[in-house]
Amino acid sequence: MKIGIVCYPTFGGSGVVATELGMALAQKGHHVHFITYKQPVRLDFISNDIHFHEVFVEEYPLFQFQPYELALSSKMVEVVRMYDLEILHVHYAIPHAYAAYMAKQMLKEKGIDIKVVTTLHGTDITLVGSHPNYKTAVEFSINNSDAVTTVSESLKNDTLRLFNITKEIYVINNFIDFEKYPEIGSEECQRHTIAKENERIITHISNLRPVKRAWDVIDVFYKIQKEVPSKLLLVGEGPDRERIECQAKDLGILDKILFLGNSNEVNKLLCYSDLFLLPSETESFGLAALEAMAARTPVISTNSGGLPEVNINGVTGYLSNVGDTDDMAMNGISILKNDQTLQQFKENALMQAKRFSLQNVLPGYKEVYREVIANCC
Ligand code: GMT
Repeated sequence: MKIGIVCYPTFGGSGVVATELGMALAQKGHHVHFITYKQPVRLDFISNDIHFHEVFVEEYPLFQFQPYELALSSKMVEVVRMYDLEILHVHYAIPHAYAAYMAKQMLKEKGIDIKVVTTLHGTDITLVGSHPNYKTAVEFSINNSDAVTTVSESLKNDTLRLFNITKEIYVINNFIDFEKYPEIGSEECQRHTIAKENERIITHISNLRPVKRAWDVIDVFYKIQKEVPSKLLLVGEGPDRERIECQAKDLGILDKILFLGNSNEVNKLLCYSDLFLLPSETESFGLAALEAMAARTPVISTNSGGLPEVNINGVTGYLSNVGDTDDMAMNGISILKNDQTLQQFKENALMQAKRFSLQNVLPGYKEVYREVIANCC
């Protein structure tokens, strides 16, 4: 198949999923064209079957805001025509699904029936998409896609609750390419470079936006390290970085925290971890939690959104109410304080992550592609 993938090329989960999907499809011999404003950060696979098309928006004094959707839909039309694409798979509704609808209409004028698949990722529905400023256009572009997928049952339910949806929604979960995860104890994973023998390693990865409640990460870590000697690895950059640095300084634990910034090698960093913290306000799926589990790391998370579909309470980690950092810390300590318990949770986490392997999830997308193409003309 010839597929155009449109996504945010940054460190966010939707861009990661779109990029990993494109690389996996190319490895299976499909022709993949990424259409976005920058090369996706996770794009680390070069092949004859992967192409990148940059969407460039010219500056012009009249524009207060750059008309990105316009440039994107024009680029989609150009690439579909040039490379005879059959499908445009857009990740994150805003503005990608709307731009794809425009491209579809322009191509129709030229006698081309391009199929649009929209994957909803979370905040495009829960936080931003349902805002009155966007709701009408988001609902319209979902209903006018040829197929719609969400990354969890929870997000499907949110979409149906917040919008008037006339289309079938297929749930296709986030996935993990296990080939990218180093073996524990391999040369790439030498934990003594980070912590002392008696210390546990706790990790949090996010874009440090308010929805992630990174201040709860610091609070939970503060409570855990009083009982269990430990270090905190903080991966990612975002608006709450300064706030949590000050919080850690005030609590006197700054020297126990490593701020590592953005990384496109989270798989390698996670192999050091004994516990992963994800105290988000909401999370449609929680790809970061799944990535942690794939590296045998139990997860302490909230019970909101799709997290209970990924993290199984009492098995792969624990679920707590949003903001209940006492409960999170207590659960974390119960996992970390005993070697045998920790080992059991690590094994369970890996086993659960394997349910979401690339091999298990990829056929779902291919089935959707086949179905939209079969419904052609
Ligand atoms: O979590 C973020 O802020 C990034 C966001 C995105 O759109 O890139 O992630 C969303 O999509 C991921 C991939 O499908 C999901 O695993 C995340 O749970 C989801 N984030 C939220 O719902 C807050």
